[in-house]
Amino acid sequence: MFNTITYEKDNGIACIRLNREKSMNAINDELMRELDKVFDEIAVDESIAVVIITGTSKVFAAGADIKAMSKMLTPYEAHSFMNQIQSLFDKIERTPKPVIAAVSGLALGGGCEMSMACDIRIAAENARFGQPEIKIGLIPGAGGTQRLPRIVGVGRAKELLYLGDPIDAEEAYRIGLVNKVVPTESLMDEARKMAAALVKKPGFAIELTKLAVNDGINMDLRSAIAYEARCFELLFSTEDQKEGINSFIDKKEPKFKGK
Ligand code: CO8
Repeated sequence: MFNTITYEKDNGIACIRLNREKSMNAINDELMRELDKVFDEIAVDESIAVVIITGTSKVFAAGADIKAMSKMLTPYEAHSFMNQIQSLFDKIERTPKPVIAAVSGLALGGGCEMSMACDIRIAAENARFGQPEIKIGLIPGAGGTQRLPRIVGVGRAKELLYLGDPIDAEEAYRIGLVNKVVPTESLMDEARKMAAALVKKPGFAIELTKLAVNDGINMDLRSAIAYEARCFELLFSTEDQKEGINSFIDKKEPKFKGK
């Protein structure tokens, strides 16, 4: 059982809800440990094809726990917290299954950074995104200076990082930070609809797509294209690839098994 999150799985979809609402889902040590544990389970759980991370209707997460950070008086004391949060977000990013962030309310600082470690962001109309660390004399330390410019481009990212002001869901959509904006009350229905569509896809091909995109973007183009080719070739060892090709030839709907 968990204290800071709820976790359920159903029909191939794992749903994690951040559950420290009194502290605006601020990311503390316990929340990170529980998320870390759940993502370890998800990685090897064959019954799960897709993950949704969400918060409450008012807040996705208001960032790293500033009260916990106030006790860190030296770089050395900040170091282990930094390592913990960065390795958690790396783990989310490298989960071999698609991860959807369903964001309602505030996604600030580490909350925005957590959503950026996910593959897809769906925003409720009431969502607000921001990296306000500059306002407390800091910079984003959980990937924000790196993932944000990779998603929205360097110029837009610098504006958000330098000024620290949040943007609303429509602006986040306009700059490409979120994939879609949906009515607040239908956020989870929309996230589950996308997740259900992903569950039906050939899982290993999805995993290799994720690898090719995530790893390839950090390589030079020639190496990345070669890496893509190896990922592509590997799929010829799967049953799903045979099912896909044969179903096309036979003019029927493929039924993928994730094998
Ligand atoms: N950490 C700890 N507690 C928080 C946080 C937070 N990030 N955000 C809100 N809370 C707490 C408040 O202290 C308050 O608690 P209490 O009732 O005990 O006083 C409770 O949540 C409710 O908050 P408010 O009363 O402030 O509610 P409002 O609706 O007025 O405001 C806001 C909500 C806008 C979210 C406001 O609380 C706020 O600005 N929070 C801080 C947002 C922020 O600056 N986030 C960035 C944090 S830094 C970060 O994420 C860096 C990540 C890298 C990690 C590296 C570590 C070394």
